[in-house]
Amino acid sequence: MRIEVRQTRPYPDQKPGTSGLRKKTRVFLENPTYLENFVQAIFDCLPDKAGKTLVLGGDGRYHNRKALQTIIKMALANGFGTLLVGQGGLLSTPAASHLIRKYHALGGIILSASHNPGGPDGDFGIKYNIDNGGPAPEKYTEAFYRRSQEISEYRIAVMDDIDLDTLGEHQLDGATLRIIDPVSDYAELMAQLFDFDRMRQALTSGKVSICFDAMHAVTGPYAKRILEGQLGAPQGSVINAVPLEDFGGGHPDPNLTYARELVEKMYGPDAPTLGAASDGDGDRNMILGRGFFVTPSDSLALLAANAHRAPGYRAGLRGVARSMPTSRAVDRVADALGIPCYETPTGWKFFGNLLDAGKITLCGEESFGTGSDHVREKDGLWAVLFWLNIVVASGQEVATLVKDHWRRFGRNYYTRHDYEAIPSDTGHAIMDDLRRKLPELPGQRFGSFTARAADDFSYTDPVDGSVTTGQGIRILLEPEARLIFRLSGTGTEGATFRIYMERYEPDPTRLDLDTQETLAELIELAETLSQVKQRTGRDGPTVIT
Ligand code: G16
Repeated sequence: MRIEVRQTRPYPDQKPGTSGLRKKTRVFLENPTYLENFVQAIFDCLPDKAGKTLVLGGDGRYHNRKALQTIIKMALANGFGTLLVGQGGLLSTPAASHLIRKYHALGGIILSASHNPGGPDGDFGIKYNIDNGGPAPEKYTEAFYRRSQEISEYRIAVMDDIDLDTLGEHQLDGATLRIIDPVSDYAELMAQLFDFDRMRQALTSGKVSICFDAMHAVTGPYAKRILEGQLGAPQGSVINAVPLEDFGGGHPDPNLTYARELVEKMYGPDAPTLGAASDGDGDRNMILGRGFFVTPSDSLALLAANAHRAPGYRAGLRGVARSMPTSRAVDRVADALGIPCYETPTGWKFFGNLLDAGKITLCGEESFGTGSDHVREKDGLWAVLFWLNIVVASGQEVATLVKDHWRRFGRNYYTRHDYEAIPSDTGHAIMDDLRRKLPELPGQRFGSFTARAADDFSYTDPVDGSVTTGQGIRILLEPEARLIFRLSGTGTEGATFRIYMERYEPDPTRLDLDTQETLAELIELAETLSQVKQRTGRDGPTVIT
C-alpha cells in the first residue's frame, strides 16, 4: 500500500447544513476531488485518529460504493487503525451510530442524502458522526468547513478496490479492515429494548399484523431480518425491501405523498394493524393505523406516554426533548409525568449533549424523527418496533390509542407548509422582514388570536453552555397557538421556506376535526405576515404535512 499526497484546491460551498454536506450528486461527480477535499477536511480536524476505529457505510444510493472506496483509501492513508465497513457498503444511520458506540470508534462517516431522491440527477451527501455516535455538533462542522476552505492536499492509499460484498477481515499494512454484517448488532440491541416474545406471539398468531415499507432504501435488510425473521411476521410484511441505487425511481421520504403503496394499503379494506415506513438512511419513520395517520409530533407524545409498556423504558423517562418547531404535544406528557421537556433547534445534533448527560431518554422532531438514548441518532425501525410493542401490549388499535391520548391531554392540531426551491434571496428576504417585524408583534391582535411573544429562537445548551442563534422565527399566540417560520438546512436547490402552525384544542368534543380547516385562520395569518405567496409567485405550498 503506497500513500500518495495529492494537491487540491478548496471548493467554496462545503459548508455542512442541518445534517452534513448534502448536494446534487452531479456536484460530487463533476468536481474532481470534491469528496476527497471534504473527507480530508474532516480527518484534518481529528487530531487523535492514529490507530483509532472508524465506522463506514451509507444508504446504498447511487455513488455510495465508489465514494466508499475512496474514503476507505483515504482513511488508511490518514492512519486509522481499524475500519468497520457495512457489507455491500450499507449501514443505516442509527445502526452506524450504534456501531460507533459499541466498538468505541472515534467516529463514523455515513453517506446519505437522507430522504432526498438518489441517482445522477438526485442528491448525495456525507456526514460525520463523533465518538458518542451522534452527528458532529456545530463546533465540528464549522471546523470542517473552515478547513475545507484552506485545504491544499489530501492523502490517499494507492491500492485495489476492496470487495465490499464478502464478510471478513483484511490486514492492510498494520491496519485492519472488517466487512461486517450491517444488521446483527442493531438487531441485538432492538431485542434488548422491546418485548420480542410477546410481539412474536401476536404476529405469528395473526392477532396483530404489520406492513413496513422500506421504500427500496437501507432499512429493507433490517426490517426483513427483524420483522419477518426474528418476529415471525408473514413473508411480504416488508415491502420494497431491496435497497436500490435509485430507490426504484421513488422518493425515499416516508410521508403520505411518497409512501403511496403503503398508504393505499392502510386506507384499504385489508389494512394491517400497523403500517410504517422509513427513509433513505433509516432514521425517519412514519406510523399509520388502519385508515389513520399519526403525526410525528403526536407519535413522540404517544411514545412518551406509553414508554412504560416496553421493557427497555419500563424504569421511566428521565426527560424528553423536541425541536422548537415540533408540536407541544409531548410537553403535556412531560408535565403529567413530572419530567423536564427541553426545546432545541432543528437538527438531531442538538439532542446529543442532553442524551449524553442523561437529561433525556426520548426525543423527536416534526420531520418524522424519533429516537432515544439507545443510540445518538433518530431511529426509524426502532420507532416502528416501539409502536408495535405498544399496540401488542395494550391490545388496542393505533387510532384508539391516539384518540384516547387526545381525550386525556387535549390535541395539538399541527401542520407544516413548505415552499420548496424558491430563490435563495427571496427566502432570506422573507426571513429578514419577519425578523424586523418581531418587536412590534407582542400585544397585537390578529382575528381571534393575540400575539403573546415573538422572537428569533436562540438556544443555550444546558450542558456545555454553547449558544446557537437565528434558529427560526417564533410567534406565540393566545389562545394557545404558535406560528414558526424558518429556512430548511437540508435542501440542495435554492431555499425551502417552512411554515409550522399549531393550535391547542382542549375541548373533548372538538378532537376529530380536519387539521387544515381547523388551522385555516393561522394559515392565513402566516401567509399575510410573511407574504410568501406574493413574494414567491406561488399559489400555495409545494408540500403540506
Ligand atoms: C435532518 C436532521 C433533522 C431535521 C431535518 C429537517 O434530517 O437530522 O434533525 O429535522 O433534517 O431539517 P430542515 O428543516 O433544516 O430541512 P434528515 O432525516 O434529513 O437527515
